[in-house]
Amino acid sequence: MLSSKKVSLTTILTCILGVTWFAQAQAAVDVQAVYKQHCSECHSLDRLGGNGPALLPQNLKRLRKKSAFDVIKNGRVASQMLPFREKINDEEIKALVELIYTPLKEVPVWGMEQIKASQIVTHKSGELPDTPKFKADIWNLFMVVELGDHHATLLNGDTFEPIHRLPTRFALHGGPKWAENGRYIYFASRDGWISKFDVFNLAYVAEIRAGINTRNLAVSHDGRYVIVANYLPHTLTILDARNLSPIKVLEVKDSEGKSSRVSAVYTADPRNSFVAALKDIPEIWEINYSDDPPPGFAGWEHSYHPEAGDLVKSDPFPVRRIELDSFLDDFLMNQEYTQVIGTSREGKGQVVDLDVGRALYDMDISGMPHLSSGITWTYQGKPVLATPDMKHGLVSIVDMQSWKTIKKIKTKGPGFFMRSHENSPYAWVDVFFGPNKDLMHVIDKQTLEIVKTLKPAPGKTSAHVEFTKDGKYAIVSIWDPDGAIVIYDANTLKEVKRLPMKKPSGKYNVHNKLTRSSGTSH
Ligand code: DHE
Repeated sequence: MLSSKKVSLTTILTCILGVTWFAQAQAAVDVQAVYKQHCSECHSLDRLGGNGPALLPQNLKRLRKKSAFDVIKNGRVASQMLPFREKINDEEIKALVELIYTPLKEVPVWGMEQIKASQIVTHKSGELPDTPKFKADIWNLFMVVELGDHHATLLNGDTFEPIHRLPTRFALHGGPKWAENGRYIYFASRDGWISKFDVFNLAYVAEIRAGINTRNLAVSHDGRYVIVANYLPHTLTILDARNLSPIKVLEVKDSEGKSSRVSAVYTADPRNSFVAALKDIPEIWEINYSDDPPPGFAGWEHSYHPEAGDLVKSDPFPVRRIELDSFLDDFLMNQEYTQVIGTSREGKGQVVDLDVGRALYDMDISGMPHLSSGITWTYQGKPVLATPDMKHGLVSIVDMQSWKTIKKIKTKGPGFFMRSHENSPYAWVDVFFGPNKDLMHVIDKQTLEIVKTLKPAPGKTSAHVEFTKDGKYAIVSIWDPDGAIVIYDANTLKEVKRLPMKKPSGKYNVHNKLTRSSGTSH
């Protein structure tokens, strides 16, 4: 009893001191000027986010003020947030923390009306020819995103010659998604712009701003719908894939009305569903996009309608909500699309069975695995999952039956992306963070040993690999303003060709993405 009183007194004192500590900071500092100079480039002047996330109390619910102070001062692992300790003093950081936890006078509304008003249609559906303007095997095309000057390059995967270079919206994030056998590709930018590019005609056909701060997009396997996962507002936006007209804005809320950012959304082809994980509510949402959702599914329906109230049975895109014990920040699905394998940033791993509708297993995995970059293959007759770790120099190999980590492969530093191909004996993983960022490990999928470590461009980050359609070549990005893509023979591991590019990030092969290869993200 006595000790609990002591604890509560201490807690109260800490809170009072903490509040005073932060509140005092604001008075002396011209915080708006500090914000403008150091933060606005990535987070935008109005704090609505751009390259970096929106800095609003709604978006920072899971970050304490003291942690925010630490992030500004020392940077954040696994993100582009740099340390500012050399540029901003402690008083200024305190004032910045106070600022970003202050709600905007007016929270911008980004609903159906605003989304619709942002739509730009340059070519109506069916207007452009159905034959490509160039000669190439469409199934072996790559789209290479160049973050350096916000462009993308369409690359011939047989000759490794660029076909076309196109401007993109500012700061694309997540994989662009191919559709309709490589005819179209959809891009998402961090500030919510979705762009549809007609690859055959080398022209954008439509664009729309589906959110203010967006995570990623997914395209239904039948090519009819695009769904966009947003951090701000807390919504999932469903678009007609033909011209990106908005069809539905799903407000992401739990049964008590608490809203949440969306971690990511993917397509689960055999289920005719999109699957989304939420960042602030421990739930997974499965959104059915078939014209006739299965009867069992309809019973789960909880579509939220601001005007009509919830639970509208004949509603398109019914939502099935699966409640979990903890949040999912990062996830992938198994090849059969029956399980969601996810972790929170704190590292709690869980395996959710989508048919049963609940988490069935805890995954024994430590560190900060990057599951959206995880890949799977068969090892000693069993499926295994391999994932890099964004905090530690290791790759975890997890048995997908027992969900135990069977090996931790020591690497030269924390990694971000991991890739392989059904026809390749190797899995490639980068060392994205730390002094060895210019290394790329090649792992033998059957011995689980690193067999070679490449250094494609000494001193420059080498990251993200994608294979050609047949798995014979692997392409590495030199993630630098003065960068390149380097093409390797995937068996001899010898360099074949190098093309200069401006900070190339991800590369996306039509075949590997559309056949949902187990060696790449979907
Ligand atoms: Fe990404 C994909 C989350 C930071 C480059 N990243 C993804 C996906 C998720 C994700 C959920 C899968 C979506 C998809 O492909 O549809 N990324 C996160 C984060 O939570 C994190 C750590 C923090 C954040 O600020 O969002 C983060 N990501 C980054 C970066 O800092 C990177 C390196 C540079 C950038 O562009 O912002 C980066 N992420 C990428 C890339 C992909 C990606 C290139 C697509 C990989 C692929 O092959 O599909």
